[in-house]
Amino acid sequence: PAIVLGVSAAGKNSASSSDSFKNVVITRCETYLKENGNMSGKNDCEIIWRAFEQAYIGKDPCDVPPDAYDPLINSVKQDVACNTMLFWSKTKTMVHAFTDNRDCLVTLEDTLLGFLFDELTWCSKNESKETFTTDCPRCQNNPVRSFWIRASANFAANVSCGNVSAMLNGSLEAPFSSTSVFGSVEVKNLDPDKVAGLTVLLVTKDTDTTTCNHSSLNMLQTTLDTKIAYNCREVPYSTVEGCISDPEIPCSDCL
Ligand code: CXR
Repeated sequence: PAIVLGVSAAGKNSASSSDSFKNVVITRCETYLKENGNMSGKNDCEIIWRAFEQAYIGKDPCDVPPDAYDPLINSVKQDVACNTMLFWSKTKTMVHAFTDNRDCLVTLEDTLLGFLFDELTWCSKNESKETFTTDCPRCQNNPVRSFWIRASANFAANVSCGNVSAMLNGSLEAPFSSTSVFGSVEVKNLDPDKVAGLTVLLVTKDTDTTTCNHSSLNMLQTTLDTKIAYNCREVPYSTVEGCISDPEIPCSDCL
């Protein structure tokens, strides 16, 4: 039998990038809600999608401020257990290799809001109804950057509670940067009425010279509200590696 490929005269049957981008987000949403059955009743993927797209569709891709995502933030309902929130800076790959197999620590990208848009790029144009996923500009108020700023502020201010952690990179000259999202948004948005302490987990290799005494970490402590207890612990990279390759090792033996 003849297999008919692509009936695409005038592009009629070829999906637009807008359609496939929406498909990715909706599929992620349904997958997440299926795996977290207790959340299904409170969240509607189509409502979340509409709250998301109103933030940037039809707008100049350099003029989407973080608060354009307020309706999106309000459309997602999720409770995260206190004491599990994990922030990161310059350690994303390692952090996710660790949290993907464990429930003891939860990053923004492990929550529904972050999971939906992790590693995606999106923007639109003035008067357009389309979503583009390539060639989006890298200006200040671009839709992707503004999304992570708004979502990170929410994770720090409204989700975080108890003792929270941050995994920082001990192989860098300066493990803390006040201009990173962690330094400029998350540390400043932690709510002292809900967050008792912040522990820096400084992941360090044998050959590294950076320690918890690094001056950039003193800066972090100064930036932090005085009511929030600051702690720092050096964690060997080999320990984290071992825990990534063996999910059976209890979290308490890893960090
Ligand atoms: O310190 P930053 O890390 O700038 O930001 C990391 C923190 C994390 O705790 C996380 O909660 O801010 C949040 N966050 C993301 N979840 C995220 N996902 C992708 C911040 N940025 C995120 N990205 C992209 O990675 C952003 O577009 C940003 C870059 C930040 O990486 P970096 O390691 O400097 O440009």
